[in-house]
Amino acid sequence: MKISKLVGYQVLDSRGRPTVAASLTLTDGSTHTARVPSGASTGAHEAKELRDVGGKFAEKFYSGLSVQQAVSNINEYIAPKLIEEQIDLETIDNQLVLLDPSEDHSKLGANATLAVSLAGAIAAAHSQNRSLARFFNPEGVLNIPMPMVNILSGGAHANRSLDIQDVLIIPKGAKSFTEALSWIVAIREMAAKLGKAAGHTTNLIADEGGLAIAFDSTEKACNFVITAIEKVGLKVGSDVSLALDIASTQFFDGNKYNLTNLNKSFSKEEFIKYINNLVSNLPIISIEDPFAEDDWSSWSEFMQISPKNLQILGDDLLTTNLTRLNRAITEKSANSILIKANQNGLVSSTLNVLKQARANNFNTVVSARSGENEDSWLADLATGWSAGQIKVGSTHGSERNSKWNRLLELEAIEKTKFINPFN
Ligand code: 2PG
Ligand code: MG
Repeated sequence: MKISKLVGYQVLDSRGRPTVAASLTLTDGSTHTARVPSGASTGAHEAKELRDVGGKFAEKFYSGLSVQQAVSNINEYIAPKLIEEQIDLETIDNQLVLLDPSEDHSKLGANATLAVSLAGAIAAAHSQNRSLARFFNPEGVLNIPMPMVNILSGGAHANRSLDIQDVLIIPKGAKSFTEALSWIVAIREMAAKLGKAAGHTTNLIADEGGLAIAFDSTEKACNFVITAIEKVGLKVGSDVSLALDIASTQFFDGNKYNLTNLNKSFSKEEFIKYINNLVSNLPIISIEDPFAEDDWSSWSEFMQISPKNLQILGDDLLTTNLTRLNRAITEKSANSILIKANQNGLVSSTLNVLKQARANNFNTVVSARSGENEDSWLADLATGWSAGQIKVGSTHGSERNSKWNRLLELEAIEKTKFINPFN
């Protein structure tokens, strides 16, 4: 089967900002569409999405956020090279690398390359009569990942109502994804109720559907979520544990870590101790970006003193980038990686990063972005790639629930196993 048509165009994401969509038509007449996500707490080492800041493509009413340059790159440069080609993910990704050999995909835009690469993967799966999950894992049992779900939002996703970006929960005692999700929904609803009862009248829904309830300290925020877990009748620790995304690059000034709500600044050494106290005194089993994206020494120092079995997760540090992952493996900077396709720019090289991480005993957490859309390919990638965990935000907003619902669908219709990396 061949590619007969490829069209890029601009659509909206869950924040109402423009993003890139690509629709790829095959010679059997079927059309396959992918839309790309976008971050807010974006790491400096991520692949570069193109935004029309000034220049001939800039659209007045989108304040520098339109993506017409990236769209034009699909239609002018990428489509002519792919039309008439056999549908094959490797062929597509190789062609994209030939057209833009830069490591960060800055010439075509990672939003252009990823949209085409994803639409190509979805179309290639169709050409084999398979779902995207089954395209990557055709035989046997499909592994459904453990969800890591946002309850409280802060940082760049919620107008800094917390110094850190997220307090999340991991339903590690659940026996199935279906059960896990029911616990999560109950805890989130309880947290909303408790928030109102405590006079947090705003209870704002943040970018990822989490609650933007303000707390001046991370301990208080964690204890609030612990109360919500207990109030629904679940056991903290054995049923449900906490995870934090510190997103510390956001408040590191190159020298000090500045927690504004706490009204305290920490040297690197002090911050390592502060983080270690948090994870030692609270039921936290995963900590993401505890240190800034280029503060490599704090990461490796923390790895040496942190509690055994703690998941130390690199997001801005690793940016789904093979070179940075290899450095982290050598320097023992982390033991887990967040996998975001749009940090990388291509489906096949994102998978290569995940494979390299797994080969080096890193936990793998496939993740959505704060700016999402209705697509559910993330659930298929996480499942088809047998990632241990998936992070999508909260259980509010259809751009989040489309992924959870796809996992529910897979659990209902396929032969599956629910993965528990914390056993
Ligand atoms: C993160 C992500 C998702 P963003 O930091 O892990 O929560 O946020 O997409 O804004 O980078
Ligand atoms: Mg993060």
